[in-house]
Amino acid sequence: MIMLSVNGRQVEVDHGTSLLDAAKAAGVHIPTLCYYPGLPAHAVCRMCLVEVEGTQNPQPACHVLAKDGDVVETDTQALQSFRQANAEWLLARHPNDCMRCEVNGACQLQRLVSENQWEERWPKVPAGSTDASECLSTDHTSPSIWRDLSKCIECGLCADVCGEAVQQQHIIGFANRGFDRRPVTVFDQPLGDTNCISCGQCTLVCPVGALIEAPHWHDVLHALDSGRRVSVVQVAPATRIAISEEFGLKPGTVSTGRLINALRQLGFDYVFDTNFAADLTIMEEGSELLARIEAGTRLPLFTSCCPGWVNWVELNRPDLLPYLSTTKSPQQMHGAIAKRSGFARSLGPDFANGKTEPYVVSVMPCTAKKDEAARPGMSGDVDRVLTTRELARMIRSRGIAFGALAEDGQFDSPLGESTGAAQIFGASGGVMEAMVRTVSHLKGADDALSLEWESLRGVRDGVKSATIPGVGTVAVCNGIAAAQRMLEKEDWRNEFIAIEVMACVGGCLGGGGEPKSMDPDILQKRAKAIYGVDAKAPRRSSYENADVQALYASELGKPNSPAALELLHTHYAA
Ligand code: HC0
Ligand code: SF4
Repeated sequence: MIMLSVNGRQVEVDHGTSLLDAAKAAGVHIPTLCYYPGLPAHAVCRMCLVEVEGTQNPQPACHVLAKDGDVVETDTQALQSFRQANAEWLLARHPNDCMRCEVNGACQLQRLVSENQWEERWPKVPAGSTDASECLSTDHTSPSIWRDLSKCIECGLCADVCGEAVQQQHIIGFANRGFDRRPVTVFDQPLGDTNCISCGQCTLVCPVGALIEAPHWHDVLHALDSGRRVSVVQVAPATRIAISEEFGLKPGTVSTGRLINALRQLGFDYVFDTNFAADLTIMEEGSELLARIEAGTRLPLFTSCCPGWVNWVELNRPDLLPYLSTTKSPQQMHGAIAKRSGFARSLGPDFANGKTEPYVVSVMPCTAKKDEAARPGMSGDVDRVLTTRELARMIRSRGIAFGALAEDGQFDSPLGESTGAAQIFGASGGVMEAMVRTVSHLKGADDALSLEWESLRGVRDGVKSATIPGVGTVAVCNGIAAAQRMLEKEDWRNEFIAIEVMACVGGCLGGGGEPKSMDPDILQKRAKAIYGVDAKAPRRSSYENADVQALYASELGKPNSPAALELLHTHYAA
């Protein structure tokens, strides 16, 4: 351990701790813009400069390691002026539209300026000048991600997260030097023309509004206000936990009831649970796996409920398409059932008269779900997809005090019934664990012994695996980079019978549409909450979902029947 002083406070930290983390341990906040926990520190924004006794120039606290005996000052007059000058430089090139910006209230530059009451001293570059920013346009070509380079502060976090540090997609990098330095896509193409998989991790780390999810929430508010169509909303497993953070509740707080009440206050006619369809997905995908095992073909089966992963296969490894499960994701299954099943028509006159098609909205922790909903072959079953962050904006915009809402909200039935297996879909390994529970049951294993699969859990490991007696070994790739590494070797073809891939580390609870968080343990906190909900659930395996059973009895017959294949399965394109 080493001892140092920060603003006169003594603190003891481990060797290898940055000055930024040492200050945090001492209870001192140092402003940052280009820093993000877990990503490389480039020290380009210079906001975290501190004075260290004995060194001539200010040091970037994110980058410099604490040493025994350091005496650090973080808030001298000289440092304040330095930060102010840096902020002014950024503001001089930044558009003046904060009030209408999609990240208004969640922008780190805005927060810094407002906390410090810095003013713009330098005039803005006039429109029409030959300045480099003139050619920085907005890019709305991707169905999931919008770019606005005029807002970029060149922190480099998008390039880091998309590149070597996390996703290893390398869609965004930096071009030029000095004043002209800017993030560009491969060959400077519009994002929609690149191999971007829409994972949205770049939107999660962007400290400003340069990279955001393609917003759907304005459309949804208009549709709700017009009241022309019966409105249906479904909520993903990860959203009900992470949305708590948007409203200042402790990370890991389960807000299912509050969220349902907020959605009703927003005006949705029916509030359903994506988890119902997750149980249905397991029935279809588990049966598909058993059929492939019996036939000895197209093994291992790859899960296909993560659209970032499906995009990656289509764009990079079309040879793997036959291995993807044809089962639709829960989001798309839910939309198909709500819009096109006789089961939904039994919900009431709004559905039965068939005059107006229901308006189906999903709330997802994911940006790629937006382009999944728009895929050919999905029949427009989901009209709009909101990220967790967008829903929070909607709730705020309608003056709903989320934290004060009652926790007693209940999903509408029957498309709201679910088991613990569906809830764990939100965590890396959860889809596979859910499938193992049902497949083991179908193979006659003792249910009590095959409920919890610890070796498939965990939000930081790369590839996880478990062997199911009488069935085979299954694997989980936690993040697209882990999948790429696994695919580089050929062992996966013989080693596993089924492989779950989630493009985001941590699974959906680390999705690109989740609340932005600087808490390095945030994934663990969200995962703990997810597994807690499962542990307390009265039914924990998908085959026990009574409403799913009723759907098969009344309409679909059995899993993978012709009716089920028509409504609940899809195909992929190379
Ligand atoms: Fe997920 Fe899903 S678990 S992808 O991460 O399969 O987005 O939360 O809603 O569709 O259920 C996301 C989360 C879902 C779907 C489910 C799956
Ligand atoms: Fe890269 Fe994902 Fe962002 Fe696309 S959405 S640019 S793949 S981080």
